[in-house]
This record gives sequence, C-alpha cells and structure tokens, in this order.
Amino acid sequence: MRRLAAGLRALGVRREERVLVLMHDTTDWPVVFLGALYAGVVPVAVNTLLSAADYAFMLEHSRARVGFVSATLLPTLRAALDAARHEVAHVVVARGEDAETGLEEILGRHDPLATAAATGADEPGFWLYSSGSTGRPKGAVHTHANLYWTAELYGKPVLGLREDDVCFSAAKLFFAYGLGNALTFPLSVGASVLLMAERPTPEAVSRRLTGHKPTVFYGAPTGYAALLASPALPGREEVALRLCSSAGEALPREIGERFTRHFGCEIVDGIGSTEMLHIFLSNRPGDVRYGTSGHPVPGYRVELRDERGRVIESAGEIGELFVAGPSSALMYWGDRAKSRDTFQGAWTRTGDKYLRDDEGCYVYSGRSDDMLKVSGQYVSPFEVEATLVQHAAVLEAAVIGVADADGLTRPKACVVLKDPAAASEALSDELKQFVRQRLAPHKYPRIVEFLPELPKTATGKIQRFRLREREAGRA
Ligand code: 3UK
Repeated sequence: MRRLAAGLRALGVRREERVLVLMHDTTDWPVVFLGALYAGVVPVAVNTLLSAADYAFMLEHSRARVGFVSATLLPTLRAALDAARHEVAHVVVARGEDAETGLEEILGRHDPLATAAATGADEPGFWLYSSGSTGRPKGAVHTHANLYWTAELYGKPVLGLREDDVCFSAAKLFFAYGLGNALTFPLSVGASVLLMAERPTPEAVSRRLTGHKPTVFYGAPTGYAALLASPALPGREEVALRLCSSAGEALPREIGERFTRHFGCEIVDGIGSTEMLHIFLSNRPGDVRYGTSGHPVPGYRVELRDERGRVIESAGEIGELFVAGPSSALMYWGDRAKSRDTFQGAWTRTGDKYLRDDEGCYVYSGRSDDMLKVSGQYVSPFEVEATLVQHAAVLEAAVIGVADADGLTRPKACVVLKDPAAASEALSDELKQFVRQRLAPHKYPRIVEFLPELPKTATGKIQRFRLREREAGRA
C-alpha cells in the first residue's frame, strides 16, 4: 500500500486528484484503494459490470488522472477512453497470471512512502457512484472519516466482528456494502478477509463457504435465494458460519427462515446506502425479526416524514425515511440540485418508504421514486426503457418492478410495438437479449408483456404507478 502511494507520487498524481479503480476483487484492490488514501489521492471505485459509455462519463466527470484496471476489463476501459472527452495520464493494469505487469512494476520500483498525507477527517477521501433515475450516475463524495465511522458504529458494535473471524462478501468491494464488509470492517478488528474475483454464483460462493470456511458471510437477498435453491447448497456441517448479513434490498421473511432452518445461523438484515456508506437501520445478531429492518443503529437518527414533512410518531403509518449520522457523503460531485434534494443539512433523504410496527421495528414499504433494486443493485426504469426503444420493433416501453415467487424484485417491461401483430415469445426473448447486451447484467427485463398502449398523464408522462397497481390487482 505504501509502495503504491509512492508510485502515485512518482506518476505525478497530486493530493486530491482522482484515480479510477475499475478492478475485480483481488488483493490489488485494497492495495490501490488504501494506497491512494495514504497518498491523499482520491480513489473513485466503480462497478466492474458497466458499459464503456458509463465509464466514459465517469472519466470525464471525475477527471481521473490514472485508471487502475483489471486485465480483462482493459478493452472496456480503452473503449471508454476513446469515447471520453478526457485523457488519463496513465493506465495501470492489475497483477494477474498472464496480464501486463503495470502494477507489479510500480510496486517493485518504489520504496514505501514513509508517511501518510496529512489528510483531515472531513476531507474528500474517495468517491462512489450511485445510479441516478435518469441513468446518469451520481458521484457521492465520501470523507476519510466516513470509513472509520461505519466500522465504529456498525462493524464492531452491531456485527460484533472479532479478530478470529474470516469475512467473505458476495457483494464486491466497489459497492459501499462490500467495501465495509470485506475491507474496512475486518481490518478495523484485525480479522481476515477472503476475496473472490469471480462472479458470485451459488457454485462459486458455495465453494468458498466449504473450502475456506469463512465465519462471516455477507450477501444480497437474491444471492441467498439462489444459494438455497441451488444443487450446490452446502450442508450445515460443511460450513463454519456464525453470522450472515443481508442488504441491498429487503430480505423476504421466508428466505431468512429457510436459511436459518438449514444452517442454524441467522441473517442480519439491515438497510444502508451509497450516500450513508453503510448500514444505519438494522437487526441485531441474536435478536433478528425477519421481514423487518430492525432498529436504528446507535450513532444514527432516523425519522419517518409524511408528505408535508412532518415527523410521524405513530406506529403503522408509512412515511419517507430520513437519516442523520456521521458517515453521510458530502455531496454529489458537480450536481447542486440533486445534492440539495438528498443532503438536507444533517439529514439525508433515502428515497425509501417505511413504517414502524407495534414493537418499534422498521418495515420496508417500497421506494418513493421509480427506482428498482434488483439483486441488491439499482435499476433505473428510464435507462431500460431508453434502451428498449432503440429496438426497431418497439414504439414505447415502461419498466416496473414485480415480485417473483421468493418476494424479490424483478424488472418487467410493458412494451408497445410499432406493429402489434408482431408480438411473440421470440420477440420477447429478443428484447431481453437486446437489453442484456447493452446494459449491466442485472438490468434486463426478466418479463416482457406486450400492451396496446401505456397509461399516461394529460401531459404525456408514463404513469408507472398505474402499471404497478395493475400488477397488484392480479396478485
Ligand atoms: C435499498 C434496502 C430494504 C433502499 C447499501 C448496505 O444497498 C446499498 O446501497 P445502494 O446505494 O442502495 C440504497 C437503497 O437500497 N436497500 C438497501 N438495503 C436494504 N431496502 N432493506 C434493506 N436491507 O432502497 C436503499 O435506499 O445501492 C447497503 C450497505 C451499504 C450500501 N450502499
């Protein structure tokens, strides 16, 4: 890490300048991320599953001076650089079996930087991008101290991580969830981390659970459901789990109960966000109430507010969730309007609807915008719709979330064809593939329904809520 910091200096990267981190979860990831922090350079950690167009935007927006990239992602980064109106000074390729040796060379060439940059707690430390409803990502600027706060307020006291734990996160390090799970939390207590560069399929996860015997596992609800349904599901005696964590979307009660019956181990469901860096409302080990997000994490305050902004005190009433705590982002870089809408003084608006039940547990009650969470990741209906209408057969489209048999959200496209007679199973499959080839894998519609027209307001805006009501009526 200190060699990397020295390398950044030698490459001419200065304090507060950004570097892009587009890398799979290998040991290079913490080296680059922590090395940049050490040098006072600002790492911008990005999702490895996005398109070249997304990275082109992020390069322009962050003005990254260096791109750190896994060898397999190099062609995508090159395509992004060709498209971007921005040039990086260097592209550094991570270490790998037959990869180019950019990072290797940098680490070998420099003596460790002796002292860390004298950064302040409130200084920009790193960025994480979150999906915007319009499809344009928002760059959440986090401070150096925010990493400390999430470990102090959640990793240590709530999860109760210990030095003898082995932590394994299916959520990757570029997610705020994975960053706490598999980097800052374990390091803060001296625990060990198991990193996996592969996609977290049930087979890949199962192999790690039985092979390396992690004691703490973190995943998203879809991953738990897939593992439980998989022939690769390990037996209780084959694993060493003492604690599991879930976030990204609400964990359906059924999945939690089935998991606990099988493994004899609880899943602690908690809600966090990119803006708050980690979890602020959570169940507690030993006191899990499936189907709820539990109670506020000490150190954070939460409020439910009604449509007029008044705080809801009574149980059972749905309101919008606001949160205040020391780990919130400073702003969205270069977007004053969205920053003001989300970061309101001490309070951060989550965009979620919640109610408090009779026992004071918080129960997730949907988003207050049109955004979907699929496999724990945001999907903007607007982005999927904009992709669908690029297909020659499509006149217009509306995308909503529908619950599958496990109670998890799946994107569904309601499509109006230019020629209604062209509707067929084959075309439906073609449209799914069409989106799949153009956007991140979790975004494609799992269901396509052809409709004669879409419900709209007098001004022509698509009324997705009417389509949602229609689904609810069918269920
Ligand atoms: C939804 C949940 C119900 C909710 C995240 C843990 O998911 C994370 O961050 P994102 O920015 O999304 C935030 C939104 O996701 N959500 C997350 N967890 C839950 N809804 N129950 C949950 N347990 O809509 C929230 O506003 O991708 C999760 C830690 C760090 C994170 N960044």
